[in-house]
Amino acid sequence: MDNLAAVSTEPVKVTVTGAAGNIAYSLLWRIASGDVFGAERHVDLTLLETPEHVHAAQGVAMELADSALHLVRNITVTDDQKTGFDGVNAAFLVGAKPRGKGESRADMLEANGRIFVAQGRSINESAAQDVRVLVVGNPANTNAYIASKAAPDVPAERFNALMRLDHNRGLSMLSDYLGVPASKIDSLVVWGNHSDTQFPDIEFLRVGGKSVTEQIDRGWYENEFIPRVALRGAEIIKVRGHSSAASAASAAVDHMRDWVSGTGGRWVTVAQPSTGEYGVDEGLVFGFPTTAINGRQTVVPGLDINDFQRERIDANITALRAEAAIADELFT
Ligand code: NAX
Repeated sequence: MDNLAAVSTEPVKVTVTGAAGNIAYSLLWRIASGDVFGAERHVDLTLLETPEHVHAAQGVAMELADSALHLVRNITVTDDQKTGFDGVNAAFLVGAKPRGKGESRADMLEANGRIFVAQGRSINESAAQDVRVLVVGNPANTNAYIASKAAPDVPAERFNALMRLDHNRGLSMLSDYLGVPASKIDSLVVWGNHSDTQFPDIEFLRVGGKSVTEQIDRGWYENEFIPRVALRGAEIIKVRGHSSAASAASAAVDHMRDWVSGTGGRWVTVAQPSTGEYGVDEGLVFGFPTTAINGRQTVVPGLDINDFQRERIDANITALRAEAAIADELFT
């Protein structure tokens, strides 16, 4: 089964970790309604949680059952990783350990590292041959790097991290600025890490096939757009009182749907293991401009990168290199 979008009587097996959490509470319903794998495709859902929260995940499964969604064949709730990833075709790794009070990003990375080593190993042992893994839990890029490293038998390109939310945030702001629907805007990319070093780049931006970069005020771009996209998560927390949940789920749906069904030539941002593109160290999970066709993703090749872009891409390489160095210690 190479293309998950194909009409099939065989259900697609989907695992969502962090199933009792905020993002999953939106994501599960979108998957179960056919928004990822299509309105013709049945799904077997596995809700994976920690032993402390598996009971709450049972409650989520009860609500899913109460929704009587016709595409859902089976729902499994478990705190056992091996069961959780058994035969899985698509895994959304949402569950992660949040940063505690006084903890640095490095502390958070180490705590999460253990989770993602264990999950990578279980995926390596138990997943279906065509498994696709989307890491949402933060620090998402390096968690994906760790999970991939712990799963040597799964091709590295099957591990992605979510930067589509950053991409969608950028599209929405540009849509307001340019006065055109977001769906008409193409060739935005958010390079790098899902953190405040990320680089939302408008250098290649097009509307209706024509470059619109010249129409965008440079001051607005550098001083408002870039920092506002990068810090949008904090802005949401300040206003809503909770971190992004439905928009994160929506971005995860967009990401996996496009991975499976293709982007129709449009660019999306995918954080994926580098094979050396644009000077990014091989293996780092980096946000790149990406197209997808027939279930395969390709980094947009051959773009000219100017000094402004280079400096910001390099800052992300440096940050992710430092995270990878901490992560690598988990394997020694
Ligand atoms: P919640 O705290 O509401 O839920 C997380 C759930 O994960 C909890 O129920 C917890 O028990 C579970 N969990 C923890 N470790 C687990 C493990 N080893 N196996 C299974 N379940 C586990 O967080 P929520 O708001 O749902 O956010 C989840 C993650 O997404 C966080 O790490 C968050 O930082 C990250 N985000 C990533 C985004 C992105 O664009 N990549 C944006 C949104 C969000 O900030």
